[in-house]
Amino acid sequence: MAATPPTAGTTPTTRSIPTTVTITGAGGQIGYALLFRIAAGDMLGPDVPVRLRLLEVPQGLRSAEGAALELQDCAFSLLADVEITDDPAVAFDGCNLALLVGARPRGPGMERADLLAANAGIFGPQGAALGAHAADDVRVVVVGNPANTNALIAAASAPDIDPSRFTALIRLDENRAKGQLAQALGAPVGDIRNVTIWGNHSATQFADVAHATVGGRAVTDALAERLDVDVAAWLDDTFLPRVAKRGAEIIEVRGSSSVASAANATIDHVRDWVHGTGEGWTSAGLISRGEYDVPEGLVSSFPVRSDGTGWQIVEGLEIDDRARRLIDASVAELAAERDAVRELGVL
Ligand code: NAX
Repeated sequence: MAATPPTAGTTPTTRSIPTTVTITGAGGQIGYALLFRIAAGDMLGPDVPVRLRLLEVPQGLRSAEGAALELQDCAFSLLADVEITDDPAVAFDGCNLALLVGARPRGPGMERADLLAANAGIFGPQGAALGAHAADDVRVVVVGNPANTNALIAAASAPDIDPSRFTALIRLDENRAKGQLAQALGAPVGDIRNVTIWGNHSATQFADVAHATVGGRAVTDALAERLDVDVAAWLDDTFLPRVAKRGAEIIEVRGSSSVASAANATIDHVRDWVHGTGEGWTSAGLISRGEYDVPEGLVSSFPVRSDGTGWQIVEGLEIDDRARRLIDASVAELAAERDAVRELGVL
């Protein structure tokens, strides 16, 4: 691995050497929504200079170059440097934070196995390049779908990097769930804590409010008081599908996919990882060590806290029968994805 510049996370506000942030798929839509907020200091803080490395495939380089011109025109005082490349070895050289956004989308008629294979062809080599070139303290967030299994592939391809440094983005689902609850409760979204997303970033995800609070009160009690319907039925029939299918709703209404909210969730994920979660917990896709009976080795979403150095899974939460069934269903999908990737000989 390359020499280690000061870490993103340990003492970010006391450093003057820039943090190297690599964004793959930087010429795409989420890349465009991410770059300016990172350079403005929204992710690492207002005193942390950043060096951006933009990785694209050759046909995406022009778009990344255009974004770099605009970055220059923003005159961000925190932006030390921008480098654009189609070579992962260059992009990940000395990288402290890797945001793996670029992925192969599902094309018409594409089977799941084909999608997994195409993405294994991206995340395997990128994982290997991270292992060979990234800084010792690198932290990785996989955004590109299927995010959980892509994170698994990248981690497996970088055996010299501690697997806990690989994560999958699930924060968008959590933010969506909080937004729905805030609306249903007529409460400020900032008052809602401890919503957990379990499992896969897919339609099988389980947005769990059993431990969630609003202004310190149980969300389920507040919902029962506020809604004129059975809360359990509302959660199953309205809330869960609305959260799980929110991406499709955005596409239908907006005419294109959720980009700003995805970039915002990526920034939330990294900011909490690096600066700590404070009160309450959030959700992130992490490699299971068997917590909550999720089979070891799968990248599943869990309730997590960070003290700024790394994520810790919040353990000991009570899981009732309904939650168990929903977690198991999503985890079964993750296991099937892993098995399909194994059949390709990737893991
Ligand atoms: P775009 O198609 O706009 O951009 C993707 C970019 O990645 C393109 O510019 C492409 O040239 C580049 N790319 C492809 N292969 C690459 C490679 N091997 N190396 C470097 N760059 C490569 O998609 P966008 O809207 O930005 O979405 C990116 C990914 O995020 C998609 O996979 C999407 O499904 C996923 N999402 C994940 C979310 C999550 O919560 N985990 C939510 C939002 C989003 O749906």
